[in-house]
Amino acid sequence: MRDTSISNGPTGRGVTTGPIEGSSKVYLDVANSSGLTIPVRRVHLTNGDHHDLYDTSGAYTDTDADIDVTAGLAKLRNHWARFEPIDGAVTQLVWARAGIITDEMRFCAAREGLSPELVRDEVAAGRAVIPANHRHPECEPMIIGKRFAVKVNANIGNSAVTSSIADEVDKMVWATRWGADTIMDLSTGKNIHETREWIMRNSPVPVGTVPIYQALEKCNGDPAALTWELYRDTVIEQCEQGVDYMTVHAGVLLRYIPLTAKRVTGIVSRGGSIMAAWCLAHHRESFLYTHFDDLCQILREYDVTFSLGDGLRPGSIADANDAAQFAELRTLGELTKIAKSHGVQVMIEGPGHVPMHKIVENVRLEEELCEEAPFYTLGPLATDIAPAYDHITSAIGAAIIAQAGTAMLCYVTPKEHLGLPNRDDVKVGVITYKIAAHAADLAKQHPRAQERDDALSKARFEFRWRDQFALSLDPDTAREYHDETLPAEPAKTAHFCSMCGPKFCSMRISADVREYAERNGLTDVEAIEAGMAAKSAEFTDAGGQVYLPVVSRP
Ligand code: IRN
Ligand code: FE2
Repeated sequence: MRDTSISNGPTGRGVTTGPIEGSSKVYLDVANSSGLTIPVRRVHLTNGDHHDLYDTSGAYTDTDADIDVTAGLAKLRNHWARFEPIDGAVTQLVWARAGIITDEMRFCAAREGLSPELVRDEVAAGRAVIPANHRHPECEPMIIGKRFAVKVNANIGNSAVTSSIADEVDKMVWATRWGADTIMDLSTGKNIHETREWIMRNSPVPVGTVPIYQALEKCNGDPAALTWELYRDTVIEQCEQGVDYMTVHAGVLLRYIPLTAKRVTGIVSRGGSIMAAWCLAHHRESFLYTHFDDLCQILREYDVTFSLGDGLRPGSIADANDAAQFAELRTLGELTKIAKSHGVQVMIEGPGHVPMHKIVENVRLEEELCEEAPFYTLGPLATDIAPAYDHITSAIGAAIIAQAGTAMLCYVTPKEHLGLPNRDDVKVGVITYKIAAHAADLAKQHPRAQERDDALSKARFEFRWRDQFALSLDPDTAREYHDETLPAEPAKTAHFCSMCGPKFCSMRISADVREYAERNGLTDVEAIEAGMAAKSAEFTDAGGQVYLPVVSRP
């Protein structure tokens, strides 16, 4: 692992840079474009081949990366083609509908290995979104939709009690290094604006926020004191900074709140509970709902994407798929149509805590009610009984919901329900979710997914340990675990590991069978039979003893 300190960062703390072990950053030309290039992580294999992987890490993993976080990343998209507004909107949605293929679409298509026309068609239909605020030119665009690779979001952000700006910038770099496709800044403590500015200027991936958090901070934490005007100004402030997508809990209606009264865990969404408190305090309909058209008018000027919040998502297995949750989903469907009529891109947030047999129903209903707008889910956790392991309880649900059609997964870290995640938790959360997302990509047969599995399996079978590490989601940990028992250099090409030892390695035995077959002109089956006979003779010759005396290993 290479940790390069950047002395002039926000507080002089380091930001992790340099390539991931066994690979280097390469930029590939995009066909039929005016000079666009896409980033890939090129894994250099010891057999001379190379394997290119989707890369989310930005310039931080460039060879000899030396990022001055005070200057921010290069403003990549400032040089890209710009198109005229359509009916007052400057969004990927209106351009896609007009048949235009933007540079953002071309870029996303090349990253996925798919055609720009498919990207345009999916965006035009509202089945995919490209969150890319014009004021976030540092962003390398990506696409969220069920026809594309399943994406992962990592939440970062300080709270009133812990963590600093430098920590949050560092977490953003760290999360994208391990594959986070977007990050959300959920800061609620001090310096929200400043923290976000640092993150925006240094983030190579789209950044999402929940503006109601900052609005609440502006009225000292009293939800009843919130007003549409204060909220609107906060949204504009964040649009100006370049936020790419915003969670808006506009589906929490006054009349739905009683539906949560008998729940085991009530309302668990922060934004949802803030809006419920406001509605009850004023006994009026949510201003997010009554001013939704006004909000659309703002977002379409920047191309900020809606992430319609699930303020009434279930917070426990007992509450899954209940009346409150689905009532809100119905309203999100209504709001989806309004957003699209204004030319605003939209995705839909989903649960929460859901047992496995109730998961697919969520996707089916979301697609039906929200015109297949991309679904973006938090897990869901498949059981409530494992605090400290909720990255796992939720990755189980995430894999199932992603296979069923969810386009982006919001990670859950081991600290969920317990505390603010630190750097290590962020990495574990991202890697865990990359597993869920990739498992779904395989099941959905994304054209690129299996190539990586095949390359890794081949490396494993051929005892190319270094290649096995380099192709993995977390090369550092894979190598570390291997080195724990066999640290010596020759072990990197040895035909066994310490799990089974040299004599019991199934991979080595089957390689031997193949070699034997080749040498003796036999098929694998004949070779196994011949080998069996030889082994049986060896066993009898050795005295027929089942338990042999212990022999010391090298
Ligand atoms: C994703 C799907 N459902 C919820 N999320 C995320 O949860 C959302 O995008 C945000 O990052 C986080 C907090 O949302 P609440 O608790 O304010 O709803
Ligand atoms: Fe929870």
